[in-house]
Amino acid sequence: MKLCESFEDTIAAIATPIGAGGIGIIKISGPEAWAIGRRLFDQSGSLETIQSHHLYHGHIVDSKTEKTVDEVLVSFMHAPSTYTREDVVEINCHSGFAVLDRILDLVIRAGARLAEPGEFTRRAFLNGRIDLTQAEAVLDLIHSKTKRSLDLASEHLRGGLQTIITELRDHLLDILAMLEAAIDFPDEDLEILAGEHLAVRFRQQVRDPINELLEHYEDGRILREGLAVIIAGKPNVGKSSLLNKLLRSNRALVTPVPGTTRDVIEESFSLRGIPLRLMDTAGLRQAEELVEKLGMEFTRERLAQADLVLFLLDRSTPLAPEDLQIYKDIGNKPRLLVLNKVDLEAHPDFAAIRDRFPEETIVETSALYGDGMEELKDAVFLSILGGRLDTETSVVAPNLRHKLCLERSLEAVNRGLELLDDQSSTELIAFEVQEALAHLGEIVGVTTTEDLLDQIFSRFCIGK
Ligand SMILES: Nc1nc2c(ncn2[C@@H]2O[C@H](COP(=O)(O)OP(=O)(O)OP(=O)(O)O)[C@@H](O)[C@H]2O)c(=O)[nH]1
Ligand SMILES: [Mg+2]
Repeated sequence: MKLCESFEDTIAAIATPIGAGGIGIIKISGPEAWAIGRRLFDQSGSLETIQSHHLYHGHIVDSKTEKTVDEVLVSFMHAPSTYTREDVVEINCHSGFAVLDRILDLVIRAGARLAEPGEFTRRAFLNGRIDLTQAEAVLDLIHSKTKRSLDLASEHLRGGLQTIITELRDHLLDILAMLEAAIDFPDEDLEILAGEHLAVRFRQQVRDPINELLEHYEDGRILREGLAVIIAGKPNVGKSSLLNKLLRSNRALVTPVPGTTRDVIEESFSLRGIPLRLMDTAGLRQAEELVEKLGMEFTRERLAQADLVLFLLDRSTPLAPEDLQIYKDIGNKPRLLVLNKVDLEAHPDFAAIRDRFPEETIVETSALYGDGMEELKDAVFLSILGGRLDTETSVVAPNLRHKLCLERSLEAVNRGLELLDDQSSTELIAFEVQEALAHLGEIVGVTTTEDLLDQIFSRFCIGK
């Protein structure tokens, strides 16, 4: 798709999830949107002239058969106060696959074409209503599973990151203007360039804020993707029971038979608004049977990727060689030692457990009765997040794409600073400033490529 093509054709898509439901919405955007809407819409009381941003009651009628397809509410919205900044029509009909499909078909036959994934949001970007960070935030918002993830997405959608990047760019543009003045008027006494002043601005207004943003990358990763927390331990220690207790649902099979869980069971879980991907795994032991062996391979793969391991031990049975082997496998991954089945009498092996593992945080639970769950959640929260993310203040945190751009920008800034230190030529310094500017520009979409836009918007669903 070319950048300017979007202004000529009218696009349409079903904007709500397909399925039986109260309301389904078909969205039309582009120069023909109103004409198409009017052609299909038989307005009740039809004497009213249609005004922008008003909702009208009526029916969608198939002009060929003159049959009514559905009773609807339609909003007609004139550019530029719309999602795409184009003329937009939204048909609110009943939500059912056949109804939505039929109306969409009529819309297409009336002159629209089917929208590509993310094309409405892409138009909002191309028409200058939002920048790229806001477009990405739309996607984050839709996928937010917890309150804190939602806070992050909303902050970015409000333009939180955009504002910071724009400020950084403004500072760089000022610096560039000074450098260019020095290039154009080499004889003038531009003492500003004498070094110190410029270097201080470079550091305080550009380098330090970029570093600060980069420090929040990990927070963003956690809030967007969720932390991988894996429950590991030998068979029968109560891993599946613990998963069920934390989720408050019987998600995983629990039986007294060791080796019950064969696959990795993954569920989303909100820990005080922080998204976790909680995983129950096959118990690890020497096994001969093929299915169990495969299950254990999965467990080991996931262990390697985990952000935190809940290493479960059954406190009512002797500490076994398998337990110690698993402890070794966990290596130096962040972990918590969870002593389960504390409702049963403790085995003597556990009398001096804290002396045996003096470095570990130990939590005692009964996954059967639910004891220790709050303590466990506290410990998880503390161990993975420490002091971070524990305030309610909203955050601005770069995603991976932003991070890479920030890093490249920072490299250019640092090279600029070195050149300044070495009293190198002003042209060379100006070149690095331009580099830094270009990479920051990529974040918000000032400088962008078709490939980048395709990459970002292809992750959207059709209709967004
Ligand atoms: N008394 C007591 N029994 C428990 C507790 N947690 C789990 N159990 C029991 O221990 C048995 C095994 O529990 P599971 O949750 O299936 O254990 P698992 O670690 O998932 O086992 P595998 O999937 O075979 O690796 C079941 O009979 C549970 O009811 C607990 O805290 N106290
Ligand atoms: Mg299990």
